[in-house]
Amino acid sequence: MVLKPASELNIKNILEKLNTFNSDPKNGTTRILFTKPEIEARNYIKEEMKKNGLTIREDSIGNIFGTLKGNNPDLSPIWTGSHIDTVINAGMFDGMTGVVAGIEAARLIKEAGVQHKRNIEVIVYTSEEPTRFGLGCLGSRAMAGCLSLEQAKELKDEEGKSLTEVLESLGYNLSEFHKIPVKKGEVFAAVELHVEQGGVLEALGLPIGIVKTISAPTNFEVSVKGKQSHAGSTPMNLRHDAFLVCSEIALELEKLAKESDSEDTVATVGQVNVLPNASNVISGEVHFSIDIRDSNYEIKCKLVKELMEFVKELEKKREVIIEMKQINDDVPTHSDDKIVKILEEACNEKNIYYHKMVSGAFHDSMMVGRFAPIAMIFVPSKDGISHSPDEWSDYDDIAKGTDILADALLKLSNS
Ligand code: HGY
Ligand code: MN
Ligand code: MN
Repeated sequence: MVLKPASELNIKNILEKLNTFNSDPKNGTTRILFTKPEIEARNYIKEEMKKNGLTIREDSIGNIFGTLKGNNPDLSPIWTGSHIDTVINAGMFDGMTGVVAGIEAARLIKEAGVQHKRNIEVIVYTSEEPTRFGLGCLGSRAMAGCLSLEQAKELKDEEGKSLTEVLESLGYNLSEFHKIPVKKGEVFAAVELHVEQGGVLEALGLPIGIVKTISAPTNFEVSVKGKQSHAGSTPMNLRHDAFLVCSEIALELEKLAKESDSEDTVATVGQVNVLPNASNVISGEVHFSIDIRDSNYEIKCKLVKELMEFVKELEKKREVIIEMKQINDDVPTHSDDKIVKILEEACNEKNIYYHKMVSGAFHDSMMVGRFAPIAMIFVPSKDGISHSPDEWSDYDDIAKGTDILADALLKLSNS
C-alpha cells in the first residue's frame, strides 16, 4: 500500500466549505456559473489547490488547472477533476465531489513522496451545467474544439448577456480563446470521480461504480405559436391551444423513449413557459425544452427522426406553428479499456467490490473523451437522488472512491 487512505475529514471539510458559496442556502445548493458565489467558490478551490502544492492556471473560458508536477513534466499529463457549478436548488455533491477527490488524491500522492513521471492535473471545468447559458459542458466542449468564440458569443443568459461578455467582464482574455482546444495526444488519460446520481450502486449495495459508457444528450428549445383566445367563449373545435401541442409532444416523447430498443433511452420536458399563463385564457404561445439521452447514438438519432415526423403531422392537425431549435446533438463516450482495467485492478487490490455501468447523466468526461482516453469512478447516491437538495453521498464512500482514483492516477502517471 504505497499511498495512505484518503481522509474523510478533509473531503467533508472542503465539500462543506464549498457549500457555503451558495445563492439560495435554504433550498439546497445554487451556484450558477460566474455569479458571485461561484466566483468565490473558484477562488476558494484555487486556494485549496495551492495549499496542496498544485500550481494554478486558467484558460480563456475559465477552466482551472491545478498541477502536481511530475519528474518528466514534458510528457503528456494525467487529468482528473469535475465541475463546481450547479443546477438550481441542487445538492452539494454533483461535480464538487470529483474536484475535491482530485485535490485529495493529489495530496496523497504528494505526501507519499512517491515518484511519478507525468504531471497530474486537477481540473475545474467551466459550466458543466446548462443552467445559465442553456448548453452544458462549455469548458470541456471548448477544449474538445466544439465551442468556438463565435458560438460562445451566441450563448445568452436570461438577461440577454452573452458568455463572452461575462468572460470579458471577469477579465478573461478572449484573444486567447483559440488556444483552449486540446489536441489528441496532449493528455495521456483522464479519470473523473462523480456521484452516481442514480440508484444502481445503492440497490446493489456496492461502494464503487466504473463507468463503461456516458450517455449523451440531444437538446431542443421548442416554440409553439397557436391562437390566444377566451377560455369560455371559444368552442373546443375552434381552438389552437399551444399548451396542448406541448402536452402531445411531451407524451409522444415519453412513448418513444419507453418503446426504444435501448434500455438507456430517456427523454424529458423539464422547462415549460406557457403564455400568457392565465387560468381563463387559451395559451397562444408555449416555449419548452426537450432533453433526449442515450448510450447508443444511432438509436437516439432514430428517436429524434420519429419525433420530428410526429411534430410535422401535429402542426398540420392542430394548425399551429412549431419551431424546433436543436441546441446540441452530443455523441455518447465510451471509457478506455486500459484505464477501466487499472480501476478494476485498484478495486481488487483493496478488496473493494464494484459494478461496471452506464452513466445516464452526462459529464465533462463526455467531451474530454473526444481528445483523450477517459474513464469515470462513481460513488453511490442515497436513494438515487441528484439535482435536488436531498442529494447525499456518504463520506466513507467518497473516500473509498478517492483511494481508487489516487491509485489509478499514480499508475497512469508512471505509464
Ligand atoms: O444533466 C446532466 O446530466 C448533468 O448533470 N449536467
Ligand atoms: Mn448535474
Ligand atoms: Mn455533474
